Amino acid sequence: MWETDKTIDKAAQQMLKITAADGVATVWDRYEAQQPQCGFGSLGICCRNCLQGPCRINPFGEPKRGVCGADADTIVARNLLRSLAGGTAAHVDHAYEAVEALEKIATGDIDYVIKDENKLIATARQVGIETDGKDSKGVAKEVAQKALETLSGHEGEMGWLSAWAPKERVDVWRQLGVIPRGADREIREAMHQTSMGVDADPTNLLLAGVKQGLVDGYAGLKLATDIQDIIFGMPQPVKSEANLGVLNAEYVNVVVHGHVPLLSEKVLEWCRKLEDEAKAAGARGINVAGICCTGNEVLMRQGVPPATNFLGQELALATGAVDLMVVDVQCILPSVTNVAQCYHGDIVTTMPIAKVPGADHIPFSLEEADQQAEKIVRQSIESYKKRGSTPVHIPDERALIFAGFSVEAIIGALSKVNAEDPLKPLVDNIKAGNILGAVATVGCNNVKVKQDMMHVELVKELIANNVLVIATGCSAHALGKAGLLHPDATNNLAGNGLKAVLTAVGEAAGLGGPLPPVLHMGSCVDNSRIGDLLTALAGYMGVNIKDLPVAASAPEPQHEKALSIGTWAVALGVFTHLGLPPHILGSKAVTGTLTDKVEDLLGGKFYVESDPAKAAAGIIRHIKDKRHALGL
Ligand code: BF8
Ligand code: SF4
Repeated sequence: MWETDKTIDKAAQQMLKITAADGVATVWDRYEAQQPQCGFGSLGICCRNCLQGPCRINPFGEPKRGVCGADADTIVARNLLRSLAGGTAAHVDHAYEAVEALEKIATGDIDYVIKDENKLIATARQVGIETDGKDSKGVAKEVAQKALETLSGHEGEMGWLSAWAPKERVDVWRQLGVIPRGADREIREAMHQTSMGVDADPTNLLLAGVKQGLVDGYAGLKLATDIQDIIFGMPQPVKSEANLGVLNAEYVNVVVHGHVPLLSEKVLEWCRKLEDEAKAAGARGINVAGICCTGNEVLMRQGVPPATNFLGQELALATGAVDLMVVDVQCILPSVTNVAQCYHGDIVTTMPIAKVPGADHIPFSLEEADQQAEKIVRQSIESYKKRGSTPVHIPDERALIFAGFSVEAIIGALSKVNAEDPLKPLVDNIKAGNILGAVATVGCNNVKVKQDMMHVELVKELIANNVLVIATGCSAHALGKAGLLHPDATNNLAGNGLKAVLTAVGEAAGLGGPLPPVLHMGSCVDNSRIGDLLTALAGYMGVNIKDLPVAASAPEPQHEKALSIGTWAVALGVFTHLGLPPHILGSKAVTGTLTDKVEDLLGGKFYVESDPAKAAAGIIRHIKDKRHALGL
């Protein structure tokens, strides 16, 4: 039963037996081969930022300083800031792709359209653009221009942040001197600040880290979500299914993997258009499934079923049923080509910065998106024809899920209970204690944790204690596979107070039963929706975000992006749980600041706990403290 030590996902367990029998290495095997992992790296006390190194600090004795004189505190803080800049750069580059598309839509160069005019107008007004008497392309052009200033402005306060952040927060950040200018300038500055012989002051480096968190939140997450909603439409509740059982041996199976919906939306469109060609090739049609966050994007807006999350990507290929996996950027294991070679299926990379040896590269551009998507889908049909006698093992595991809970969709459901004052039922129930509080579970899988276990165990405990959960990213995948994105979980697992509220809202919204106890809000950039919800809730209750009975949790974080999102959450004033420590434990000063002292400055802090029951207890204790402070 070794496979149950690696994952709680039954489909993944079945597939691991197959890869083991076939002698195909997966992420778990490579993790084992890496043991023991470097202690210096784990503690964050190695530095290779200049050619006099690499240097490492001995946590138990000498040496205490690197060749240049940097000590453990400096090295840990510097490494952390570089990681934060890495995660932030990924989100900001993603946002840029969307902004570039909006700009080109406005000038009429590309085959994308504006699907949500209301969001366009609302966004324009919020960032100070006069919309009266202008057509939507004119407004889109100005919105793109403002967005570009947020990305590349060299002075002043970042526009997207000023437009959306609560005033109280802006004042706090301004006092600390952490309000960013344009995103590119700040990311560049972090790289400069951490280079040899520049900043040695851990506090100054950590404040620069907070600034990266704000760049991530506003120029990455928020900007990407706003523009993607404008182009692809606002998510509304959808039903779908999750897990590898969504693959179907009788269909051409196309998997979209990565993050930016500009590619996956087009691929989906062409899968629908070329259905007849797939039938002519002997398939029953084309089946599209998603992995990671682009999977979340097309689930939220199109109901495309998610096949698996980060740790399951190789296992999807091991089914032998994936005819083509098309990827863009982020969280793509370089091993996917090896696994596909051992089983079946083409791996297609599409972005100039994300190529994988052994994959086919079909460069994706906004101008030729249709031709390229058509080519990719045609290749998947050809690949299907070559499937031949490849054994196909699709685990019969799939869970019904509901997704698509944008803030607008949640307010829509609540307005069925109180059309005049939609937030009132939610806030009244929080005040009355039927809902104890709310927790956002976000982020990744990490091979160091049994896949999905932390997400699922933590959330079960929270909902049993009447905590409403909202989820994004690979956390939402994990919870979906475990049945927690379905109303049955409300009936079977939620505490009585939470169950009563979700049932009342679900019935008023015409679902004929409760809402799920976990509301799927989308991809990792959609964490901005959580920020919007917190801002709205705090505004409605007349308190600050840091005073709300809420928390965030990344139960199984792996990516630098998870760290930058978490830093943004802490900057907003949110108590943020991590199921694994970042590589900072080599500095007591840095660890102490992030898990304790920072609370006095920002109202939020990090809380690290890897046992799900203890983590739930810690989060609930925090929520109760906040309720108490509010007199609830
Ligand atoms: O942006 S949750 S493993 S897929 S990094 Fe990656 Fe982490 Fe998954 Fe999405 Ni987010
Ligand atoms: Fe060593 Fe300092 Fe160079 Fe880092 S910057 S490698 S600590 S000499």
